[in-house]
Amino acid sequence: IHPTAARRPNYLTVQSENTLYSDDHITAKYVNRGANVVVSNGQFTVTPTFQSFEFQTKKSVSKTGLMMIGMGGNNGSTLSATILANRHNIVWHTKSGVQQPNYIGSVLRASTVRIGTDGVTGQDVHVPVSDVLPMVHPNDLVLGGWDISGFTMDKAMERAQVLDYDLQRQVAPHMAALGKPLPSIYYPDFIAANQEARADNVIKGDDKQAHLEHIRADIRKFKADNALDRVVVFWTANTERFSEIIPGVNDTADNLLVSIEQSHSEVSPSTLFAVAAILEGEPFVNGAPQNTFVPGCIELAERHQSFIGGDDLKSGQTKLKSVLAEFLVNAGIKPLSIASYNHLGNNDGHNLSAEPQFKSKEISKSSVVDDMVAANRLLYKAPEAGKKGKGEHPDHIVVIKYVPAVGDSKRAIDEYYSEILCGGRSTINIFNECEDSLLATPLILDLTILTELLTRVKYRKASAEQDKKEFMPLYPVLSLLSYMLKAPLVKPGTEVVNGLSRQRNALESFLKACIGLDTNTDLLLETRIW
Ligand code: NAI
Ligand code: DG6
Repeated sequence: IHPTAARRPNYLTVQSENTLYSDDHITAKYVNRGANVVVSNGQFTVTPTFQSFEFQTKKSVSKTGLMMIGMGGNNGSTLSATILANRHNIVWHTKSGVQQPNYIGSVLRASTVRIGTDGVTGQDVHVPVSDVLPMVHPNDLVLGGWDISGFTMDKAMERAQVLDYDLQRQVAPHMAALGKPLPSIYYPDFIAANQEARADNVIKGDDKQAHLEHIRADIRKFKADNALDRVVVFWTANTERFSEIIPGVNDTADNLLVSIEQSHSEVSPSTLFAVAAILEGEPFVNGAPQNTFVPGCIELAERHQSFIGGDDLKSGQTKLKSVLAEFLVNAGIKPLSIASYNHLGNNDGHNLSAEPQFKSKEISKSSVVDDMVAANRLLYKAPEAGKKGKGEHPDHIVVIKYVPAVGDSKRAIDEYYSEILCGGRSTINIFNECEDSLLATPLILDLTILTELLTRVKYRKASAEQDKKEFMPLYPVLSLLSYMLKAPLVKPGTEVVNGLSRQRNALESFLKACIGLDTNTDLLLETRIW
């Protein structure tokens, strides 16, 4: 199945008494199996647990708009041009020949899920992930957004220097038709000083409450003008510095709202955008590393039952790390140090050359091995009893340098230095050329489309027929988006999963649960017995 493939309006159907297709919904029964563990004197006692659920998915996909903050940047312009090239079926010439537009790199559009075995041949059957449930097609996303830079979108694409010239040439009129991004909120303190020259398209004044109202009105207008059912608001603007978490300022929803009224200096532009989306009841996804979701913002999302997801797109170096670290630790090999360097020459790299913005990125890039290490106490000592902290941990450093010449083609160099049998050492060196915006664009699409889907899924715990409870929306923090994110935001108090295969498994299993199919299994029992 080629990812460019023509429209495939159909999704698969499951024939089972557990799965019901009505005109409006797909309703599926699902048993969530787990295990309860009691540890006593080093002895584990495990009791299997079962909880029955029903999932209800609205069949009709929303007419969806994607409003990007940072629309005129490398990601925003590459994503817009890619969608337009696909929508208008623009083919272009490269030095290797004719190139078709596609969505390679998108889990939803370019990867498949094993759905079962062919009843006749016994062979595995794989379907595109996008065929499991009704999902928005990326070509149908209505594009809009904001940027502090007033370049029109065709000029923004040219400035980004990401796409082949012949594609740029042909898609330029369509990009020009998108016009100029909406003026945005600019608080110079939050992004690098070297971005100031770009900021010629900003909302006037310094009244944060007025800024919030302005953004809310922009979202409402975009939705009404385009007759949309849903708008996903997506931060793909410059990385900001972390906001300080200050009791009384941003620690609760009420305090955050008062701080906005009072134009408190620690309320960042990204938090204002998130609050605007939450109050409008539209989902907000943070594709950058800063702590947009201060505790007050998460509480506000809970209060309004508005969906949020983040943080920071996991596109190249970190994605590979979330595979390699998992592989090493699961193989019983003990990474002693992971040293990660990268250099890049795009505007993101320029912004990250300032210390506070680098710090935000360093934090999101560093957390990615924590859960894998903590899961293997045979290799890594736990923190001492009564002491907080991670316990034993590999040395892990992250270095980012700005090298303008390489542009958007980030180069990442990683050394994994590990302990192997009887004091031996193993070193793996990786040189990874990460075409930054070409890897990031499909992630933004996947995040947007999954987010829209998750707004249509409701659940209830199974109960007796006579006292069936109402279906409820999912919890507002969409941790199912973790696969695409470096530092996944999860429900407070629950564990973060960073390993890529676990993240993928969770996503696939959830999609399957929504159609009443069992969780992924590679048990393949039929192949192991007579
Ligand atoms: P970019 O620098 O090319 O684009 C960012 C855009 O945001 C610029 O056009 C800038 O004018 C605009 N901007 C800055 N502050 C703004 C504000 N307050 N409101 C509206 N617009 C604002 O960066 P790029 O490469 O597009 O990356 C975007 C973000 O995504 C960065 O934070 C980056 O760290 C993050 N990211 C990028 C990845 C990639 O592979 N390209 C992967 C992971 C994260
Ligand atoms: C420097 O690392 C620039 C960053 O914005 C990255 O390009 C981006 O976060 C993607 O990171 P990674 O580690 O997934 O390649």
